[in-house]
Amino acid sequence: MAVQANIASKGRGLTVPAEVSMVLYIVAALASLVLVLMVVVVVMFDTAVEVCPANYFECETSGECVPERWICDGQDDCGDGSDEPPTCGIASQ
Ligand SMILES: [Ca+2]
Repeated sequence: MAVQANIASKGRGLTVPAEVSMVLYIVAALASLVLVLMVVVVVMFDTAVEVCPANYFECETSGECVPERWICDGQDDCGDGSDEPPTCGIASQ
């Protein structure tokens, strides 16, 4: 049986025992599954973190959601000043 497998694979210039091929196949299949799961988790995580409810503003640094009425109210609610941009003064004048 092993001799037949070696003869059959000689044409490809590579001799790989059937057991190794099966292990490689399983590893590749598991790696693909893990990759898909990681993509799903990343997409879900991003959605949960980055999307603020309606009428809320997303702070640039923290990703925190603050009410839109806190924008340009004179207080740094985000902590990075992203809710108090320089355009606040321009818009109100
Ligand atoms: Ca503010």
